[in-house]
Amino acid sequence: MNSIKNTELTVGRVYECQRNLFIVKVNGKEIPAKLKGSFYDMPEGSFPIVGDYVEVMYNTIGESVIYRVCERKSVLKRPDQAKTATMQYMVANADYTFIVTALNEDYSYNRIARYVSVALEGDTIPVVILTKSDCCNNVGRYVSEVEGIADGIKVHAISALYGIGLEEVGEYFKPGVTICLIGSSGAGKSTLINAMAGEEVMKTGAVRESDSTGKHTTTHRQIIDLKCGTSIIDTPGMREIGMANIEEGIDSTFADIIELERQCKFSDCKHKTEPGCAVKAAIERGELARERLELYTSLSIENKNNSGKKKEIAKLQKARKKIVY
Ligand SMILES: Nc1nc2c(ncn2[C@@H]2O[C@H](COP(=O)(O)OP(=O)(O)O)[C@@H](O)[C@H]2O)c(=O)[nH]1
Ligand SMILES: [Mg+2]
Repeated sequence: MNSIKNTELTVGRVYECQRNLFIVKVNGKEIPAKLKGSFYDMPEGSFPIVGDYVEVMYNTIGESVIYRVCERKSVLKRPDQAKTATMQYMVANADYTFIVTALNEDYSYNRIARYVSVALEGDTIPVVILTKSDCCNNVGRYVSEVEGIADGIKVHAISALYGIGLEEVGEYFKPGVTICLIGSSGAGKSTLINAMAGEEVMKTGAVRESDSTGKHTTTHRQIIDLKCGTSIIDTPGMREIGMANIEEGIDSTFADIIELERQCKFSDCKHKTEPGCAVKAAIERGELARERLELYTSLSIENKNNSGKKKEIAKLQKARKKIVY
């Protein structure tokens, strides 16, 4: 231990993670911090992530030490690209997940549905932002299509360029609220945040995103505090999310279909040729869109293919909960 007597634990928030070095904001100040040694005996998933509230032992002359991760209100996760059977925890304590998609060739109904599932599974509220509405002459159609993904889902079509729809999106920007941004490069995330902030807080433009110096990938600052008191998390790693272990999210997204399935005559009904199929009957009555059933089926199959990993993941998560919380 350090000889300096810094005996008080203070709660701060993790603003950046770079391997074993963390930037924690404590009392309005960003300080470097490392992990208490015992973290290294825990499963890797126990490490703090961006957005976490942590207890730190503040050291005025050197690195402070993170002692504990506080209980998470929400966590966005994806399958680890490098290790099988492991979930990578990406962002903690986001209140809303803004799923940002441009109304041009970037638009993908399936991708939006996946992101919605990930957000719901992680206990954050999904908000779909369809950007560049000035580039699209069929905005209403897309809005209703996305609204059909899940009951009560929030969808906003905006043009940051022309100031369209910004007022309703502004409603989310309250003090103390954390918003996580997900969306392809060039979707208009930074432009939207700058419009909300009324100043340039994030770099914009496709050129920078794809420049050969790769500047954007070396920028580790991941939380931006706006003057209005809202915190923005723009994590490059969240742009591509895999599908494993999001069954819970799929279940909330397709609660209506699951309810119908319960009414099918056969418990293993595939909704194809079986008699007494409540799902098919709902399609015939025009109460359920065929595309929605197809999407539900394809997401479920994709997810089941990962089921071998699932037990392992559940075990890890259990172990992790025991130790950290
Ligand atoms: N036409 C139009 N272009 C936009 C709009 N919002 C952003 N853009 C442009 O899209 C490009 C990428 O925007 P940016 O905010 O950097 O995307 P990010 O990668 O998601 O952060 C920039 O050239 C923006 O000027 C919009 O509402 N309408
Ligand atoms: Mg950006």
